[in-house]
Amino acid sequence: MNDMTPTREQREAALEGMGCKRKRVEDIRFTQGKGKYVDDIKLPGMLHGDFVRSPYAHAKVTKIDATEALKLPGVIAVLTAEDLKGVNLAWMPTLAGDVQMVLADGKVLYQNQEVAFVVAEDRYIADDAVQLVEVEYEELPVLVDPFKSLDPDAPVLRPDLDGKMEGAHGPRKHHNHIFNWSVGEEEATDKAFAEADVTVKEMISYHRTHPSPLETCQCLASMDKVTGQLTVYGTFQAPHVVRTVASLLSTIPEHKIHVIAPDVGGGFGNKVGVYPGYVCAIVASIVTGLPVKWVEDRMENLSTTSFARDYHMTTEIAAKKDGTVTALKVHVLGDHGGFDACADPSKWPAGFFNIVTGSYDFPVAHLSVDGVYTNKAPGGVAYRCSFRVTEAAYCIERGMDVLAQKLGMDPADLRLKNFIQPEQFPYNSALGWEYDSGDYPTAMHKAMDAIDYRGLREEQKAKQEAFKRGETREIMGIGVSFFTEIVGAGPSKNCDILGVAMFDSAEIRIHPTGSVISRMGTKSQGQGHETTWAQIIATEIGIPASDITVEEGDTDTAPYGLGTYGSRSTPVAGAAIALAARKIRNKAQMIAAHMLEVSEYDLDWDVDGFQVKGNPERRKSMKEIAWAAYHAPPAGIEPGLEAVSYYDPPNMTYPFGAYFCVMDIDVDTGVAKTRRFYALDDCGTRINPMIIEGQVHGGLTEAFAIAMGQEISYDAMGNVQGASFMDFFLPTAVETPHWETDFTVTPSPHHPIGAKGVGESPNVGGVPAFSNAVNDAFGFLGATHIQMPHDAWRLWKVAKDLGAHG
Ligand code: MCN
Ligand code: CUM
Repeated sequence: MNDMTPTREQREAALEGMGCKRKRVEDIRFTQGKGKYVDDIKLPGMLHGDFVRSPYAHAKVTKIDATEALKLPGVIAVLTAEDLKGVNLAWMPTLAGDVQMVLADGKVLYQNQEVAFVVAEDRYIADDAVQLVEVEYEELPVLVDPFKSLDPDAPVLRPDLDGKMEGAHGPRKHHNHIFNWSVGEEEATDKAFAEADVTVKEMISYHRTHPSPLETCQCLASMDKVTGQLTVYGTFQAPHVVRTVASLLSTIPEHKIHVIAPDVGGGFGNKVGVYPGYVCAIVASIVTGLPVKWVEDRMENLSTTSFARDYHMTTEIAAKKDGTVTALKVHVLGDHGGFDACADPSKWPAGFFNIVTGSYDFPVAHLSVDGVYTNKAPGGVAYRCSFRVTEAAYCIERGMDVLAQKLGMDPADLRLKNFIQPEQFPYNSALGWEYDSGDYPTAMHKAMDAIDYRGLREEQKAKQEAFKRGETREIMGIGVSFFTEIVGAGPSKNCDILGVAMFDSAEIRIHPTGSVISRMGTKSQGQGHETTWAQIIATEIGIPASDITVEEGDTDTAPYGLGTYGSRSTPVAGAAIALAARKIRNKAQMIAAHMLEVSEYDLDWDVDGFQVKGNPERRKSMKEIAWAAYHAPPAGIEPGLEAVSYYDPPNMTYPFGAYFCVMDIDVDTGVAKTRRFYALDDCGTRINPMIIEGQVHGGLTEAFAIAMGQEISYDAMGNVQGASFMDFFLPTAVETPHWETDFTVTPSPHHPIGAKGVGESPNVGGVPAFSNAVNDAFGFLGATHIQMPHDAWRLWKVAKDLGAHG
């Protein structure tokens, strides 16, 4: 070896493979304003659509008159439900098995619901014309409170379901009832409660909020009447699913539909569903023969497309005197708004909420969920939620604190006592999941040591005494949260969308000179797939990540995949990528064997090529093999070097984490200051530690927002409050606390590279940490459970109600 030959370490470093803090390649264009989003795309003759929306939350629509609007120069068309009926699209199916109006058909069910679609030559004319469409409404009684939705005299929201007592998920027991879903052993659970030393019961609400990505929902539809080809550019998290759904709804053959998701400016689950805007833009393009663009404004985004949460969870835990939990019972009232448009896998009306036993070894449990209609916007599954795992984690993590308080036990000790132990994995939970791997005590102890948990408790005690003596007006809370997630939907045996199994895919093609183009069925919205997917390939086939292009989002080129949400990309597509790469490596091994004139079995893989066993000097790099694959393939071997993999995972992955929040609250102003926030995440094998840290920072910022103030609420008339950033709390760098991150690594045993998802973890674990800190602070003054969001005025009110203002 001469001095110029790179060492093994240098060759490995040059790959920038798995484990490397590789800089995000997409940021080169994003930070220079060179990203290409839907609204950057302008097609010749393009028209613009805008909606006439209902000012009422519940009303009959008795008349729509577009005469004046159509007189405005530049207005091309005004679509109403009547027009859509002609193409059988006045209503559309939802992912949850319900149907949803595309445009108001006789009535409206929530404020800002789409009533008519104006198409004009530019966006401003469209907006002016919207004001000229005359709509007559006849107000109906409004139902806002989900707890009143099943009252016998509650208003009928969905006359279209009149007499239909069988829903998509079994029998409906009332005209506003959508489904009941129950899991677990009710009798055994009741028995455990009857025999328990201690029980607690609390109604824990997770309020309504909204993912509000910076780029709102939007699309550009273009029907070419000559070729019959429909092209749709859109902010889609699942472009292939959009293509299939568009084909099923429109009866345009699927090969004639081309869906392209260009750069997406944040998704957070807001861009999974199919919205009226997409359908109207497509229909308008078919009608006019011209491209039609629809771009939501901020108010439309916050008030109509895919809200999050609105789960009301009556939580009961049974335990022994020593704190050992013996049973869990949860009843959820799920407020779904006017239509059930939850973006869950089809068989899961409440998503994966049945992960609610969390990180604890509950011998028995019972869960029952009732979904109901109210006069609010539809949605429910979005915002780093992992299909309702956010709600489940909040439920159990608040519940454990409530139990700790009743027992007079330290909340961290209560958790340590009840953890599923490392030797219990794979672990079958009482509500039916098989947890793949975990080491909870190690993570918890590492976290407690890192923040000096015992020391903080002593400090807190001293502060409480000082508060009682009147020496300070500040109280201190320590929020503990230990969450287990379930991500990677999913095994086809239990996860599908409208019958399409939730596999994912990768296609990797090596060029003769040894560089690579790869395409996946997922779609990054900011998660950095272009960076990390290349890292997996680099490690697996020994070609530097910088020589690998990653492309997603174009249905004409990418293999069919189910898209990016539920932190499924790494667990599912990540596995497909590794397996496709291994197919290539296997073929490369055959070629290398011929080149080196040895048997395949006499070769070892080493970093970036194959070497002869016991004679590492004799080697062929992947680059040399790629050239040979095209230009000198051995006899009997097809030329070329590429592979496709479709991966149906055997199980979900179960990332977990230990989060601690230390908070000081001024009882006279209600202002809460996060002194420290420590987040330890275990997502198995880590592909890019820097991207993981970025995901955790982003998710924690959202968790902070949700717990400490963000809210979409409604007044008694159904007027939506929080529909602009004036009212909806979007934290800036000023409010956002400093985040400390940490990790342990417990690989997934069934994933080819051992990786679990992480994108949603910080929101799942973060919200309970904040809320538990608030509750922990007020606990010594007598609070048992304080509902979120914990904004300053509400905390001031809590302090006042607890008598802290004297
Ligand atoms: N990663 C890693 N090692 C792991 C796990 C993940 O390096 N063991 C990396 C992945 O390679 C990927 C990123 O972390 O680049 C997130 O991966 P994963 O956890 O698989 O999640 P997804 O890619 O499926 O992203 C979805 C998830 C969801 S559901 C929401 S909601 C959310 C989130 O990602 N929306 C986001 N994070 C977001 N981040 C941004 N910037 N924008 C959004 O809209
Ligand atoms: Cu539930 S929000 Mo993400 O799954 O896109």
